[in-house]
Amino acid sequence: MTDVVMASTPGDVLQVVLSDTIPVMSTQSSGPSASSAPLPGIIGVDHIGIAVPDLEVAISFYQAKFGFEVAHREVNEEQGVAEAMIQVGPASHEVKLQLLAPLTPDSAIARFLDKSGPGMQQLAYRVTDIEIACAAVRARGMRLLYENPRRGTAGSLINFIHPKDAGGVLVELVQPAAH
Ligand code: V0V
Repeated sequence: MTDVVMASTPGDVLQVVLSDTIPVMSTQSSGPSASSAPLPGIIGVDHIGIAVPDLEVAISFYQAKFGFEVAHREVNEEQGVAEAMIQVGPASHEVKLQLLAPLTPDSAIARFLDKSGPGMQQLAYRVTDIEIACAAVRARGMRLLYENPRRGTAGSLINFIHPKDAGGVLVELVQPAAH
């Protein structure tokens, strides 16, 4: 079970310890990887990814329980997923839910389902320039999963920050396709 400990030190440093294996996050603005400047190019949350065992069942669930409709669907063989982008609220609201179902038993989503079951698998930040954002991520000492960005939903470019370097969250960076 995960221990959550919040403690104030004499230097007013608030530490959140998520587990023994996850690095401590600190608001202290010193140390080799600390920075107070915004990560270049992040302009908001693009989507929240949810791992599901069966895409059709999940779509029906969100339609029946929340009244949410599918905004976009596609299969991404390279990522091993069948996915549906789900509109939340009016079309002007840009943050989507991304339902992710595995195509193969050895895909990232299948492994996540095996270990954790259905649920939130990733948080995706939208960036204006993924190369600049990735360079900044590396400069701040976080590991990216891919050397170069790969193809994501609807022609976007994506990369991921390892969850162990991002507070226990698999963080996706996504640069939408130019319209
Ligand atoms: C694994 N861990 C996670 C995690 N997946 N923690 C938080 N969130 C997740 N989603 C933890 C796991 O519990 C282990 O912790 C540790 O990280 C190492 O995991 P692992 O055993 O190496 O797990 P793997 O082999 O499943 O690999 C995990 C990674 C994999 C993140 C490397 O899922 C991956 O390559 N993901 C990126 C690609 C992806 O997710 N594609 C599907 C979405 P302990 O037990 O050691 O403490 S495709 C998509 O989003 C698209 C197309 C799009 O948006 O456009």
